[in-house]
Amino acid sequence: MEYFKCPKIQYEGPTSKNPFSFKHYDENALIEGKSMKDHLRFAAPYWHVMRNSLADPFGDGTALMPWDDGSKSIENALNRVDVFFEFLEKMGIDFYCWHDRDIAPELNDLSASNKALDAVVEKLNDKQSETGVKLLWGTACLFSHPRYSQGAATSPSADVYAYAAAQVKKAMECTHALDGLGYTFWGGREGYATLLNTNMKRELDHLAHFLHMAVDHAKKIGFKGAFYIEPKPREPSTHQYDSDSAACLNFLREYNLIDHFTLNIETNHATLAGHTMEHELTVAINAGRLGSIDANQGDELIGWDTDQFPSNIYLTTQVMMKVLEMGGLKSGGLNFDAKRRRESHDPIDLIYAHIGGMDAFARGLKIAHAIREDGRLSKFLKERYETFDSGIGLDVDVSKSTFESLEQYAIKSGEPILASGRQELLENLINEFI
Ligand code: XUL
Ligand code: CO
Repeated sequence: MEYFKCPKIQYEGPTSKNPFSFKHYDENALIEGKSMKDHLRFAAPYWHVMRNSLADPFGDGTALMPWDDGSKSIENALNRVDVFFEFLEKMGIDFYCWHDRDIAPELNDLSASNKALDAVVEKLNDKQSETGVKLLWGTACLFSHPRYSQGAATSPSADVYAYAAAQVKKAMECTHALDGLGYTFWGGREGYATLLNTNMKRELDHLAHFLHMAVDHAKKIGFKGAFYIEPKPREPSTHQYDSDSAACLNFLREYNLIDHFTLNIETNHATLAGHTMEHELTVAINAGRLGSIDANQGDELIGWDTDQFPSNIYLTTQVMMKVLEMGGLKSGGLNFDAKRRRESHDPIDLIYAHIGGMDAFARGLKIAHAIREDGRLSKFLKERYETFDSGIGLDVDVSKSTFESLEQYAIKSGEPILASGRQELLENLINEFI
């Protein structure tokens, strides 16, 4: 059965009017010596593509999924795998991501759920070998089931904590069985609603031990993939512990986990945290800790995690400037953690949505490269700090100065003359390329 009524999407260039074509994403085109495909490493999330019914807090799902019988049967789960791979093949997307409960149903007990997972993983393995598609990362859903309503690795209940550990153990093993390149922790319920009932210190200690157990288990089973933590400030928890890049890095350092984890940064999470994506990426990169990206965007008018497809070229340009600056993503990729609007209910809307996201990023990549090649922006940035390249500034740069030496210098030199920051000039410069 063919469910996506379109040909395989091909690059036709910016003048094409064919909605089933890429205008900018030319997978083999070389930029800075690397193909667009290798720069962008696009991934599709199983949860949005196959499982998101497009329900919202005010209404039921609208998505038409003619392949899905709505049951929790393993057969239904196995059928979805074929549809998902039809989608990946048509899009030319080489990576994907999942939660355990997206790919297989949660059944009456853990052993039954694990058996269902094994059946689907076996099929995913076959499909991967057939197509060359790779698993970018796997994860366990530790936030949907009511047992996790008060947290998973930060639950006040040791029984829930144990259940969560068992679930992560299995999800890691499935990721490993599929040669997954990474494993993600997003702590949807790892936070609190009120401190009246919360021992924050105890919960954080438990979370750290949980992550150490994951690191130990990876060693035990020979899983060499990357571990990612995905920051988000709120929703569903009022206060989430992994609220932004800085909070995650602090937590990882405090609990001696920093060598084992990098961050998976998501645009809509950055903006919910009151930051720009550029800020969050920069904080992670400065610490050498940017691992992967959940590529989406939020709605400026709605204060939720609306998980929209990235269409903003300024945004994709900023992201790709950061990615190029750090020398490219290694094990990570650009995972479209994005869903269609509730009104876009047809299967074919999934195709349009991903074409848009991929083209927006391809354009961002081309523009970022052009800005780098032009060199004026980096020259300005370098020159802005040139007083630190010699003399008293260099002493500061190499931590040689003291308060006394700086005081002497300040008394001798008088009132500093400050150069303009030229924000508007630089904004004009960026717009030359967009
Ligand atoms: C939730 C979110 C998740 C994670 C994986 O906001 O982004 O889908 O990416 O659990
Ligand atoms: Co995400």
